[in-house]
Amino acid sequence: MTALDEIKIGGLGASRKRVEDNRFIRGKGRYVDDVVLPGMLHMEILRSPLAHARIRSIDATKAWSIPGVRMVLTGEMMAKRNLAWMPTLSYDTQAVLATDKVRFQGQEVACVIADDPYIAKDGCEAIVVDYEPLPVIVNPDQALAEGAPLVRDDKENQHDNVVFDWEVGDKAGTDRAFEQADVISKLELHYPRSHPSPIECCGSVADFDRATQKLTVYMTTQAPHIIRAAVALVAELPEHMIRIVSPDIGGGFGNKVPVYPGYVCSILASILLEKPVKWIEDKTGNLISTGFARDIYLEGEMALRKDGKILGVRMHTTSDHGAFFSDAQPSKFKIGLMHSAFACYDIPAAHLTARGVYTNKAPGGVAYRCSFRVTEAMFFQERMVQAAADDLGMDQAEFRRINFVGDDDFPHRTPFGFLTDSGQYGKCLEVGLDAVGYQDFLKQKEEAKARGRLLGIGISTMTEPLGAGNSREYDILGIKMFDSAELRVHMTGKAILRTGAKTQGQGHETTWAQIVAHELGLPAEDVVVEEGDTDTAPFGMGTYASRSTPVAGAAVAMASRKVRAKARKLAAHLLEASEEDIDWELGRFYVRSAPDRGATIQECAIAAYSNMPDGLEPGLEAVSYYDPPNLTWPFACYIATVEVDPDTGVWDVLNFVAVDDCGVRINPMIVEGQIMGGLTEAYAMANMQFITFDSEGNCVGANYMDYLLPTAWETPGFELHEVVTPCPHHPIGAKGVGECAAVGGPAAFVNAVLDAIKDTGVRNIDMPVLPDRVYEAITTGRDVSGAPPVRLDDG
Ligand code: MCN
Ligand code: CUN
Repeated sequence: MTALDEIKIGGLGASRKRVEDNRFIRGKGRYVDDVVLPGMLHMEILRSPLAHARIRSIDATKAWSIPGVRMVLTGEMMAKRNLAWMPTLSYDTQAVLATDKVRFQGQEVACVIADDPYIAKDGCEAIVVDYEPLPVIVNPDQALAEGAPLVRDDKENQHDNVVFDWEVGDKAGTDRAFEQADVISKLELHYPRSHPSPIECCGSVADFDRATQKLTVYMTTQAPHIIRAAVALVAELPEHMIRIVSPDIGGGFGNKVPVYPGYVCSILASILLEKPVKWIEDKTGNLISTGFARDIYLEGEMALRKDGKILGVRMHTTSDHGAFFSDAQPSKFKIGLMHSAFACYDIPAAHLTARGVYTNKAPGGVAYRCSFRVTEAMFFQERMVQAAADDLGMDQAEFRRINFVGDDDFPHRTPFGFLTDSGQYGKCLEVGLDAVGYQDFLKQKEEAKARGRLLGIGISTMTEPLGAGNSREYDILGIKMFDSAELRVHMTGKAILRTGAKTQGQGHETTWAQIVAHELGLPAEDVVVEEGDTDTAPFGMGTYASRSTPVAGAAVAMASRKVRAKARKLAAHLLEASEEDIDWELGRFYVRSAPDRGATIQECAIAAYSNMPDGLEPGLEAVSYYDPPNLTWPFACYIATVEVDPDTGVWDVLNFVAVDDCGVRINPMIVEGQIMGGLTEAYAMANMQFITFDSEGNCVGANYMDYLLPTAWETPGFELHEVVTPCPHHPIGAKGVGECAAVGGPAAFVNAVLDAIKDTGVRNIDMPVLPDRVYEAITTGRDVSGAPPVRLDDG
């Protein structure tokens, strides 16, 4: 036999270096801001300084008169074209440019289009807006209070600040579970607003060509095809005359999923001026107006039996969506996949109620490394599990062991109705406990305590749903969630692969070629991968929710298999054998009875263009649309040990161990990079990222002096381990992984700090767990809330 060595050709399991880095490390990436078109104009956005105000008037006369200013767009002009408001990706509406009122600080009020960005900025400064300030709402209590001002008085039939009420689970069964409980454990917390803040902000270059009637938009979108559909609807242009190109993206992390007013305004400006118009958001604009995440209040209780068995869970969430409900999320689930909470535990009954509210804050919700709210779900779950173990006086590892779904119990129906696919939860936990030296640490902790030192250990174990959809349950605005791949093998056996996903740093150009190598035996370096151009890529829903490997990645395998099926016919022809007598080994077909007689995949490729059998279409290419049977369910176990300084509240990470099971790993090095990156973000959320609002709705944290990005200096080291449970329904057994560490990581850090100060009786400190909050908790013995409004006068 002469099968190829899969690792050598860069197939599954090869830690192939990232091919995209060839251009990135040379500074040769091509981002939206690198797009320069002849005659291109520049757009700047004037944003509201106030969080809530009526607009009495907008006077743009001065701005129009500045030399080099070509146009000033206002809400009134947009309204004339029926574009002042746009639909959001969750059946709400959002102001493109404000007409009646501004509803959050940073809201888009006007746009100036000019010869260069500096003139455009001057133009914005020359616009005079007369605002009448209105009372401001910055949290759900204020939003739901009697007599609260109505945030969305633009909407007919909206008489309060409630966006939605939703519930899921078995109320009666859960009530019964609580009646039988020996112990009931409760927890309440706020998962603060956070911001993905990718290095590259949002932006677009819109280019409408009057002669061809074609609109081309280069933009920072994680989902180009959804944007094309949205533009077709909003701008009433025919879909085939719209081309969305998402070039290199300097990090997305969810920030680049929604449709933003800046995109819409640059498109309209280009249509009106018949010139290309570029909009590049600045850092503060990005931090105050786009892509917020979380901001959710979670409360829950757990019904427990004395021996540690969880009998039932009640949960209630109140999510602050800001002024517009604009998250992209599956339409069937009002609060995303929050109800994936507790999926790794065998819990007989659970009930969740969820309420969303409008406030005078930037629209927010789903973004930042989270599969539709699972970050909040898993954080709450793991904080709750630690609190429950403590309330029972039980070891937290043992408590998890007792309640985990067993290896043989799959598929498992979770208490909220999901079907998990596979896992080895107990094994992952044991690998993690061993690596961290659990029993030893518990001893050390006791010894340290005797000397007045505070050590703590925090565990976070979770499975999360990655890979929406299947189309039965998942759609965005009615567009079903599936994904696609198109593989074209050229005459010489080199190939181009396109998918409906869009990489933003995840390495698709590297890993998708590895799937082709695995399926066809074409060396990965012979396969070029292209994503993000709606004129060439097959239709897909884009990259977020770690859905690319589960869905587009599966489509890559399926398209490759279609190509292989056709290549088999070509091989039979070349080998003068019947197709049934042909076998496959990596890279080569051969005659079963005479294995030396074979044809390589490259020989089949040539034959497809030069020597095809009668009746067979020429060419060697295939498209696959993949509608997954289920989500994929990776598992992670993260364990942190910390030391808290009782005199300052400062805490240091002593050790961090991660055990990830994302099924078969396509590229182990890339997977480790994803986990390292996610843990770094988890650490940042737990420890330092502070973006919030004062009572007037001013965004606190609108720059990198206040909103901290973790660097290598403050980030602790992470020790990574792996367990592999192949996904039973994915063609190559892979599960998603892109968000696991950011989802599961935060609870490990926070649990560790709370474990260290357990003797104070404090049950919760909201993130970020800043030293002053820890100090306050230690000195007062009370929980510390981080909910807005914050006071600024005490520094
Ligand atoms: N992979 C693998 N084996 C697996 C699973 C994944 O080799 N079993 C590889 C994939 O082939 C891919 C990468 O790991 O190259 C991530 O795959 P996947 O888990 O499918 O996630 P997506 O590609 O869909 O990426 C989305 C996810 C999300 S939702 C956010 S947010 C996030 C994240 O990825 N944003 C990122 N990681 C990011 N990493 C970078 N550098 N930049 C971002 O913006
Ligand atoms: Cu929610 S952030 Mo990622 O799904 O793009």
